[in-house]
Amino acid sequence: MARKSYRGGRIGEEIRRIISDLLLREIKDPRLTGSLVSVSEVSAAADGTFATVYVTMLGSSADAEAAEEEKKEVLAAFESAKGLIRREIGARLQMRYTPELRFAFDTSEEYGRHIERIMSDIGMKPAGRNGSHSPKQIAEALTEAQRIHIFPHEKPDGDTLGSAVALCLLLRELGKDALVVLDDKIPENIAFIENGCVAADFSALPAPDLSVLVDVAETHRLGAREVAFASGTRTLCIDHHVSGKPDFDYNLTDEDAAASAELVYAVAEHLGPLSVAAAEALYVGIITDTGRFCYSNTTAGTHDITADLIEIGVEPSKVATLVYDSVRPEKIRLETMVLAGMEMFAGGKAVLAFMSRQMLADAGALDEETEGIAEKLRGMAGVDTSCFVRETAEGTIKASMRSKGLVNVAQLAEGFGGGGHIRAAGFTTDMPAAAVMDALREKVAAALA
Ligand SMILES: [Mn+2]
Repeated sequence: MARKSYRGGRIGEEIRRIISDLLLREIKDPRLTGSLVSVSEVSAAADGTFATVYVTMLGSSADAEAAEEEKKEVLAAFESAKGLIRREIGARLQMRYTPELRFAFDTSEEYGRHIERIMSDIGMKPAGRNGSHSPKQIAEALTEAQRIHIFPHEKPDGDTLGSAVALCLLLRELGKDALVVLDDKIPENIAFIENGCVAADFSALPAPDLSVLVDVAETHRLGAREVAFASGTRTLCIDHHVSGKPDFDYNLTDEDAAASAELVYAVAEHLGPLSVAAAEALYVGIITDTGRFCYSNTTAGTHDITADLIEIGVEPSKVATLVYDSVRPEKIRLETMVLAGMEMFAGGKAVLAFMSRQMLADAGALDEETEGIAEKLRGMAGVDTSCFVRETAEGTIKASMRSKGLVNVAQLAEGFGGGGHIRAAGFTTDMPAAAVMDALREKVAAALA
């Protein structure tokens, strides 16, 4: 295959070799050649935009302050050699875009481990790198454990389930006692990826060596499984959502990843080959979280990863048929009813639609089958912002807003106590539906004016 791949693991290793070679031959800076400076690992972002170069130095000063100074000098020297290094990477790997380089000291070396031990002894958690461990470190943590329980978030979607299952299958290949702990209903269209990984009854499970959280960083989103998660000797989190600093023993979080499945893929590169079933699970995670590669989170790296998954054996049309061409007639009926009542406003640049409990009951549809309606409304020509307001089973009002980019719907949602992304946000409120809709008409029209 002639395809140039710049997937995280492989390209990282190639960059590491090039820099090591340059340190030996081309780079003359005494700050880098005098001491025992080496590159231990290069972690390339899945989308190929940047790479973090982890540096180690042997024989630094015993005096902590002097050692810090030496480290600063080494990083400064790498910064000044950056132009040369990037030119070499571009020339040798023939990449269209040479990744931006960041240099950092490798905290995973003996020195780092020592510091981590001291910090954990005094009850502090090591921050990890940029708040996150590298995929390789995550792979090492998984390798060290034997009994591993993996926790997707409640109301599972393709990404959380696909990531969890792929990881579980991979770990079972390695002889681990791995399980996906999930007592929530799995949507029928993604149930085919489950592959015997899910344990719904977790009441009698032994405590694991490692509890793994996927596609979520808040344990309260585990519902009744929160205690089971906390029973793990150590904890690990793999997530791509924007949230506060995750507080686990190991964190692999990257807001720029299109799906948690991309992060699991990066870890898998250090754990062994993916089976077709595992690749299929990751593929489902990626297509569902990118809206079939249509959302703005989709990158060249996303396509590189899926290209590899297809090479492993995933059949895109087979998976698409299972995931998307299996809509229940009740959902279509519900959508028809909701869309029939849609109301355009702000000169056709915005649209509002409402669903009552009665409509849901008349259609015979399920609550989760309202998914996609807000996107469908936004999909109309001339529309920037869509608002889908519905009554919940709990008696509250839930609003989902989507925009093509003119209106920051996250900001609007925050005004109602909710949140989200610029183009997709929502909130739940105790306000009456009519008042919510009035407020939305006014705020959205003002934002579009
Ligand atoms: Mn996700």
